[in-house]
Amino acid sequence: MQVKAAVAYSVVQPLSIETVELEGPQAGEVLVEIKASGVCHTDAYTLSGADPEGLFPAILGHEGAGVVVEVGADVKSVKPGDHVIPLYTPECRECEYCLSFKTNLCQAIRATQGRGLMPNGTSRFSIGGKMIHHYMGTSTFANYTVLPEIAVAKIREDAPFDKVCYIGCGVTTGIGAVIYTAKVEAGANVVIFGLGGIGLNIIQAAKMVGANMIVGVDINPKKRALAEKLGMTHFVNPHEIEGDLVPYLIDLTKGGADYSFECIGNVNVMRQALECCHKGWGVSVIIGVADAGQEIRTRPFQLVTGRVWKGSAFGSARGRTDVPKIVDLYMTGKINIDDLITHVMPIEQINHAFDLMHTGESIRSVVTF
Ligand code: NAD
Ligand code: AHE
Ligand code: ZN
Repeated sequence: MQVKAAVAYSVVQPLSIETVELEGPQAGEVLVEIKASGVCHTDAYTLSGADPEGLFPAILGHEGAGVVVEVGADVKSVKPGDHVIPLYTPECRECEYCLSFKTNLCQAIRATQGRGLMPNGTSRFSIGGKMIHHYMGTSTFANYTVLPEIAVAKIREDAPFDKVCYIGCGVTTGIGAVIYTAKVEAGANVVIFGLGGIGLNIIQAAKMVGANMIVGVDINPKKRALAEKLGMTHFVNPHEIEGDLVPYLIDLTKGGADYSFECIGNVNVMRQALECCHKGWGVSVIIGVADAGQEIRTRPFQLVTGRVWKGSAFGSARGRTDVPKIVDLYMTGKINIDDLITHVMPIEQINHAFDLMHTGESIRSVVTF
């Protein structure tokens, strides 16, 4: 079939709206009509050329929501008409990783996903006979996409696509980092670095679990108002304080953060996030995706004296199991998504969504089809 997609032909180039050939679903796969897709910083990261796994030409996008329109042979868990959120972290419930219950990083299709291909090693997308790569196994910047059955979460049908698409990455990453990765407890002091589409979700989850101090750190003062609305108790602009940021935050939290979260992708900030943690028990969670070749550093003494450095992908959420629960949190008013989606536009204007992200004007832009 012919579909409409924003194609990334090469690094840095604006995306190009094209008519693309899409082959139907094979065994174990589903065809999904994408109704809306958020634009995440990770899409911009790959487009910038900083992603060692970046492949071109490709159809980017990994934060979508839509409807199943066709299923391939052997598909059992979803049917045409089901509303779904595509999962860049699938959940096969059979691999060693899924069965360990120690991680959400299902590895069933990770190798082909990283090569921009479906699990059988081919792409379903092409233009004029030339193959176009899938991206993160999802390619949601297209009005139709093909996904493995294990990479869709079935969700309730009353949830609006142009809001819950954000649960496909940013919301789940932020909420999950607090409740699944760090397991923040009531009364904890939390420091969040980067108050964008991820960091603001950390703030609202920290408030939801009853955190005490919720300190937000950002160099853009425009992020302050919404962060406060979502529960931030203290705002710190590193450019406006006297002295170094780490001792400032340790003083502010009276000993250091119980939990800190890096939601930027800056390795220098990752170090600050670890070192502002409380001696003996502070846990720092890396969420930001750093450019190819970047490395983190600290004195080992920071770890010897009890601070813990860990990372989180997709908020440690097991997609098919946990994403429907996050949709329920939204539909029952326990989390705010509406205020974080600052811009909605047709797919034809997707390059404007990237511009708004780069100038810091948007939190989340959503493109619709
Ligand atoms: P965003 O652009 O919306 O937000 C980034 C924020 O960081 C902005 O508010 C910006 O002003 C702030 N910032 C930039 N440099 C700063 C600095 N030196 N000090 C303080 N603040 C600074 O991005 P996003 O969509 O929220 O994504 C954040 C990061 O998380 C990206 O690296 C993205 O790739 C990554 N990410 C990771 C996962 C995961 O599963 N681990 C999921 C989604 C996104
Ligand atoms: N391709 C990059 C890695 C990018 C990365 O870390 N991606 C996150 C999701 S970001 C969503 O916005 C992730 O899930 N990582 C786990 C995984 O298996 O990719 C690189 O550096 O190679
Ligand atoms: Zn993302």
